[in-house]
Amino acid sequence: MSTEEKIKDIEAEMAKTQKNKATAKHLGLLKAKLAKLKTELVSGGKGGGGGAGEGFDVSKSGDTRVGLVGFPSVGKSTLLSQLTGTESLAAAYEFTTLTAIPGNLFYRGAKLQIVDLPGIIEGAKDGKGRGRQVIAAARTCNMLLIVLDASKPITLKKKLEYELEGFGVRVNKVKPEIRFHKKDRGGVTFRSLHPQRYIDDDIVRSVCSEYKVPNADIEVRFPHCTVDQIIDAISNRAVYMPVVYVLNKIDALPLPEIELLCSYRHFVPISARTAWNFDELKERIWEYCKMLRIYTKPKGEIPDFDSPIILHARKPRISDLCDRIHRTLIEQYKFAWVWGSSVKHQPQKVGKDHFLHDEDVVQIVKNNG
Ligand SMILES: Nc1nc2c(ncn2[C@@H]2O[C@H](COP(=O)(O)OP(=O)(O)OP(=O)(O)O)[C@@H](O)[C@H]2O)c(=O)[nH]1
Ligand SMILES: [Mg+2]
Repeated sequence: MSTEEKIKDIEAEMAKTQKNKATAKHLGLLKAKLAKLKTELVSGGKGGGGGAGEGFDVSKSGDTRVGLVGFPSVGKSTLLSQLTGTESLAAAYEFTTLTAIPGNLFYRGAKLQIVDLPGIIEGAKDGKGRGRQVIAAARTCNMLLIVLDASKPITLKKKLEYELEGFGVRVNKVKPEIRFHKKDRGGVTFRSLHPQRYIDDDIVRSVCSEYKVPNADIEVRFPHCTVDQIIDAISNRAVYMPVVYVLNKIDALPLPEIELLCSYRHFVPISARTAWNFDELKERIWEYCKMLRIYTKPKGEIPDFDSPIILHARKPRISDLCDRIHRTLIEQYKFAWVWGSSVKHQPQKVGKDHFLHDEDVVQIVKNNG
């Protein structure tokens, strides 16, 4: 039986199983099996057929990677061409783009790789419209632009999210506070700091056994934890993805409708064809990529404000900066002078664990210098 067929079987069984206390454990186990099979599909594991990365060998370049995802003909290729100057064929028929096409957008001293992807359709899990490959590629991005056609129902966004979520892409969510620690012995211990409604000891154990984890400590630190969140923690398959919804073809809509659409959270209305509202789009991309610009300053010189070092971690420390500059720099690190909003005094002497802010200036002092 192929992976796709196994997925279908499990989904059919889940659909016919009533949701109640007595079936919770069984459903939890089915969810864990489903998550495992779907991960196999997008990671090119056994039984996937065709190889998940097929045709999408785009090497990473630049400081961050932004993927364009959406149904066919919503204007993804038009957007790539207009944003980056890279030609990606755009046409009025569906599935014009059949592979991943990268372009570069230079913004605020950073180089952003924008990747145009083929359109996905409902049921991407069945391999329709190269959906699997698109999702596998989407998982490698630092953020996604989900492109929607403003003249079509916004409810289509739910269908796209469903596809992405099924393959472990967590849309605009933060990683839940679950401590998962594998051990050598002692079996599975589950602890929760809050009463739980959807999970219990039994369910957590069955997920562990599905993932062949015989010994582990699992601690949940928030209420209403779901089975899916437990599966994510144990399988380590989830990617927490910042997503901006790009509402395209706004040029074809009357003004009052545009105003309404502008008010939704995470939404940016644009017209890819006329490049309308690109300033806001770029600003949002910047915000959601969570990148910081750090200017380095050699001793006695002025900092080079034209070529910042771009850091990606959410709360990067000086040690992350050192790693970016040179692999062995941290070994010679003595302290650093920092100017900017992360310090009280200008400059201030800091250790390697100091958290940096956007546009800080850093002068690293080495042991021998
Ligand atoms: N009115 C209007 N039409 C647009 C806009 N952007 C794209 N289009 C048109 O929409 C059609 C599809 O555009 P593409 O850029 O090929 O769409 P796509 O999402 O890349 O499509 P696939 O590659 O097939 O998934 C083309 O006819 C474009 O000219 C826009 O901002 N306004
Ligand atoms: Mg296209």
